[in-house]
Amino acid sequence: MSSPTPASYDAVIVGAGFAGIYQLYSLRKIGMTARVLEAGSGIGGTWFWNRYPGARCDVESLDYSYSFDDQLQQEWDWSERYATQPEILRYVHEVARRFDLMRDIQLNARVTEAHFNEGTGRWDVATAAGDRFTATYVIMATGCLSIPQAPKFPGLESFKGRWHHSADWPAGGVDFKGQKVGLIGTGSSGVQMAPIIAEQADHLTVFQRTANFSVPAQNEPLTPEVLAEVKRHYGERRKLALDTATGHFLIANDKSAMEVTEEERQKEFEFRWRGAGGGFRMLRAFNDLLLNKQSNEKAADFVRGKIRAIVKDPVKADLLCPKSDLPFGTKRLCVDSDYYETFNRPNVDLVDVKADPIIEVTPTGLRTKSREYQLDTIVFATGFDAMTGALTSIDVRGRDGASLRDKWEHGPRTYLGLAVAGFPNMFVLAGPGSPSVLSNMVHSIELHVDWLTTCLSRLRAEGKTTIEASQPAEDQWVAHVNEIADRTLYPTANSWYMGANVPGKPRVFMPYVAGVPAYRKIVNEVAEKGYEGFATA
Ligand code: NA7
Repeated sequence: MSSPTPASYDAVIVGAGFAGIYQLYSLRKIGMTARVLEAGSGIGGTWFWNRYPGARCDVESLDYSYSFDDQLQQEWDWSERYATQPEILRYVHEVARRFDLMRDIQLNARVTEAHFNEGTGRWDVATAAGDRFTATYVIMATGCLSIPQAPKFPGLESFKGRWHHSADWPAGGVDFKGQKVGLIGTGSSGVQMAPIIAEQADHLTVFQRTANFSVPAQNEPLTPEVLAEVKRHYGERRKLALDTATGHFLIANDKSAMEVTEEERQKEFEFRWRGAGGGFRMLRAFNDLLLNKQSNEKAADFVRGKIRAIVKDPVKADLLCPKSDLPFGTKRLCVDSDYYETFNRPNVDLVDVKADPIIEVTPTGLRTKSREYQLDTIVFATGFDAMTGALTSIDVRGRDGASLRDKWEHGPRTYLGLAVAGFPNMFVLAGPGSPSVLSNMVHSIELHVDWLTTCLSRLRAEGKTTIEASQPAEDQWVAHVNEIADRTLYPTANSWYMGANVPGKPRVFMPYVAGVPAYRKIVNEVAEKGYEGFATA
């Protein structure tokens, strides 16, 4: 129902994922009024939409969870090392219930416009349904992977079977029994889905454009003993996480891969692959895997060796091995459960669509340059317009009606990844220019929300209502983010971190790569110096 006069709040928060929910909780604590506008018909953000089979977080559940409330972390029991999507969604619902958050969250409310009104000094926000709001602050908790890349294959409309995108999965699930399934895309989503679809379907054909590196999750149930032990020292675990580059409890090796013997190197890689518990630990096997090409190649060779040892068919194994133009870990590392093993199943095929490109979808399947594939269901795990898509899909206008879309035409520009010059009182949580997707998102979200809540509370105490990043501060920050990224191997890959997965998107490394502790130090110093780089009034 559209409201005749806009509802007025201290803050409008866009998005009810981990960031929006905690922001709402925090603003309430300081006595501010806020309305959360959520496009989905449920809360949870990423974890609401990405409900494809096998969807799981690639950060361990004991870390990928809020730390702000000790009772919550003591009372919630994660069942596995890496939580599944349904379990994370249950957790988000429990948080909303426990803190009575739903009454300030509006579902099915896709924000289409956010305009700074020079006359009132407030933000005017509108939803697709025509509801209007006005607020002093607008806080974008819009997530980094919220806008799926819609499949653009010619002929899709003629397809007589079913098709689904990983990020817009039917709530009731999909029954693959007796089906011939085609899976396009082998990033994290495709890699997580393939083993499950292969088990259920008659036949699975995986269409791979670029082989990416995947490491085993070594997922396992969290026993009551393990949970009790972690909970006894949860505070310490959270504190240790504060000092790690990624904001989660991962022990990093501080040696270079090139300063140890071949035997020590293999032992360390093996330990990370299996003994230490798998997953992102592999990226921390040595301190220079993402800095030094030679060190990186050692890790890449190790993983290629593993792929060849697991996959029995040497042709498939060769195809699955990432090529030397993709340094290890520069595209987001996939964390899997039995991905490579899946290709030993008799009902699973692998097609190299770089060599044999997809030409079109036909009524009965899919045609590549060389042949046709009969399919009942096509699954697109083709990724997202990451990091900027959710923001540029909203008509955001700052001072003088300037549009954020135009401002970011050549890549995102922020100060500290939190604010944008010319867009007063607008904040972005865990977005481009901050550690964001290179870190444990929940940790980075808590860092941003706490920083912002303190900031707004201080402004209010000083009788101020406006805060705006200065242009020089933003320019310096963007230069700094780029300079740090250029010291690493990250910009050499065609990854979604670089915007390289979206045709026409500017090639800019978007997250801040110096690590969470360095970032935290900077934002805290900015606050201590009275919000240096911001103008307040
Ligand atoms: P990703 O990681 O962006 O992966 C998308 C995959 O889809 C990747 O393998 C792409 O190949 C492939 N792709 C995209 N478009 C096409 C076309 N047109 N033809 C063939 N293949 C295509 O998205 P995910 O959803 O898997 O994961 C996103 C993040 O979610 C992940 O990193 C975790 O943080 C969680 P390409 O590599 O571009 O050649």
